[in-house]
Amino acid sequence: MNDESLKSRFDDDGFVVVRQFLPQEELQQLQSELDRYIRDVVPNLPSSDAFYHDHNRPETLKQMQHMGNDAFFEEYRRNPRWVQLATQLLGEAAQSKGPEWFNKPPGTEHPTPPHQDNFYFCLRPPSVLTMWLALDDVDAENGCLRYVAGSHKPGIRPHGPTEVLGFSQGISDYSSDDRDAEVAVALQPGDVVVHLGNTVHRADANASPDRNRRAFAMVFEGESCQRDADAYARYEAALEQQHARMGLAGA
Ligand SMILES: O=C(O)CCC(=O)C(=O)O
Repeated sequence: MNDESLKSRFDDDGFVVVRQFLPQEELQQLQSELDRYIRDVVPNLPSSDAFYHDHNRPETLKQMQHMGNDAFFEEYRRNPRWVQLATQLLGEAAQSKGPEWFNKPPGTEHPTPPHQDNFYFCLRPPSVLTMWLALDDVDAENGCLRYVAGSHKPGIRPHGPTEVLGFSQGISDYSSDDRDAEVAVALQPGDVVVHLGNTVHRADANASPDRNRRAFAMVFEGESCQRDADAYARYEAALEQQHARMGLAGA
């Protein structure tokens, strides 16, 4: 796909896949830095920065955020390959606040509720995207992302609280029509799927017996974005309530 058709597909659908976005060598380096971070840094993080299904079982680590305190990941958000694609797709200069990591460890019941990222970010205009890089083979069995194509166009839908750590709010009127319109995106390690902040997406739980479903993601904000301070304060208050209900420290 050339640059123009990539952007026009992204503008129409609200998401686009770039196969083999990260060359093998860069993928290996990223994976080994993640292994180091999980081994050396995560055990000392507050529980609001590293989420587990079961805190007593390290293999159930399912999400990491605020990774910018680490020198490698602080620098990685400026990686030219990522910045260039984000800038091309948004059509303006863009910056990332820092990486995140997601897993659905096998044997855990952990669906991702349908949501729009910009319900959380509260950015106007919604010139913000997420680049989600597969670290494992990702497919329908182990909980790939599912998008509703074109769903970024009507704007933000109603959301309500969930009990899913890391996704505190989900779309409250998600319908069978939405489900019928879903596109399941299977990826191989090094492939990236990029979605707009207003694009509706979700994922099933990992139903495979033994495969992880790991991904490394970065959110990029276009330079035209401003945060709606009132909406963001409401979101943060709801998030704090969820963390308090779930007994998280440092929330
Ligand atoms: O990894 C997942 O299941 C969800 C990721 C997601 O919703 C996002 O990065 O916007």
